[in-house]
Amino acid sequence: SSRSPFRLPFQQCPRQPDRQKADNLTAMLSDIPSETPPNNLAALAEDHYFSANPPPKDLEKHVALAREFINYHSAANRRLVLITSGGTTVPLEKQTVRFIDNFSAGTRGATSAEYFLEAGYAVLFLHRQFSLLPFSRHYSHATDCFLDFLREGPNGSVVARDEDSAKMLHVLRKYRDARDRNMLLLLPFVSISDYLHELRSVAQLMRPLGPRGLLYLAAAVSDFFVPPDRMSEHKIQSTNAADVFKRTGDANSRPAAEEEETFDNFDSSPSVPRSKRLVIDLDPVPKFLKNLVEGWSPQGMIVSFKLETDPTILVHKARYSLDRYQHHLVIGNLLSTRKWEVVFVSPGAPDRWIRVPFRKSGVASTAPALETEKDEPLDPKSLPEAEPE
Ligand code: PAZ
Repeated sequence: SSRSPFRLPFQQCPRQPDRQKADNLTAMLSDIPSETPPNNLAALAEDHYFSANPPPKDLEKHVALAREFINYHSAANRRLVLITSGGTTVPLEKQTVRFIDNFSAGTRGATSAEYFLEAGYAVLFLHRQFSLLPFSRHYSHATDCFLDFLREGPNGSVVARDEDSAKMLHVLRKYRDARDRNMLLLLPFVSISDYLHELRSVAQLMRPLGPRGLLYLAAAVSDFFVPPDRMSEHKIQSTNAADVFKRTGDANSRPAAEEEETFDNFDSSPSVPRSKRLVIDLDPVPKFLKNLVEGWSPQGMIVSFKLETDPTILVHKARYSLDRYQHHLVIGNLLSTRKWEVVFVSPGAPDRWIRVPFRKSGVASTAPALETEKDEPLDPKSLPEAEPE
């Protein structure tokens, strides 16, 4: 029987130029002497990834904006932070209808941006399109809709409600100040490959800043992706109807019963025929933190975040990342407690837990001041339930 169109993007794609490139790389790698320094391998992996995965269509425009922004602040001898924020997507189709997403609302990144601005940094905010932004985050949340803060004023005007106007004015002034002094540049990304192309370009532009450049990597970055050579061009189909039509040219043809009911040996629970399932085969996204630290921005100060759900591995994973990539700080957080506590893991220093007191819903939504605690982690079970997102 004919195969389901489900499989096409992952198992039946004709050999494409990208695939050829991958094969060439495999052949090249097998010729590489085993004593090849790890740096050269990292450079090869980088070349391969960035040539096989096309850049976002706005990359050139974004690079021009970033260059101008960085040069402007460099000339003023100002410190500059690149904040990455929000989750990256993994498209399943080139003309993307379906994608896998990564958890992150952008709260950490958008809130941190306000604090960095307050501390005098210029902020380049590389964020997932439509995730939370500095300042507007106070009024774009589902529970903080900006319309709820407004009322009708005299002569058909719209004004802030009296009880909200002091806080709104405060946020508005900070926002205007950042905008008028050209202190904040917003650059959006969507997919994992958009993100990596943008990150690499901006990090390289930041090189002349030396240690005045800080990279604060709070985005939630996909670990697995569909390489372009295995990606379907069109929307993945959920029936064989399009296949049958293409084969017969007859819009009224129906798939034969056996085409719809294909069970095979791969099925561990054959209650649903394999032809009706979507089997997704993902490759690991190469780890580019080493390339970032050693090549893209070798003098920059680099802070990465580590998100886990299992409290028993968080510090271990954060320490592992720090040792492996030799950067300045890993901030670890757990999904369930990320709004109250984080752990700072840095070279040659004990782990340092930082926590904030719990705030009830409805209390001012500006970020609370941090309270530093001694080196003892909170027991997540002792924490109150997370507030709704
Ligand atoms: O954006 P948000 O406030 O909802 O979540 C922030 C976070 C948990 C994504 C961030 O703190 C983080 O840990 N980023 C790194 C995620 C990762 O390990 O890839």
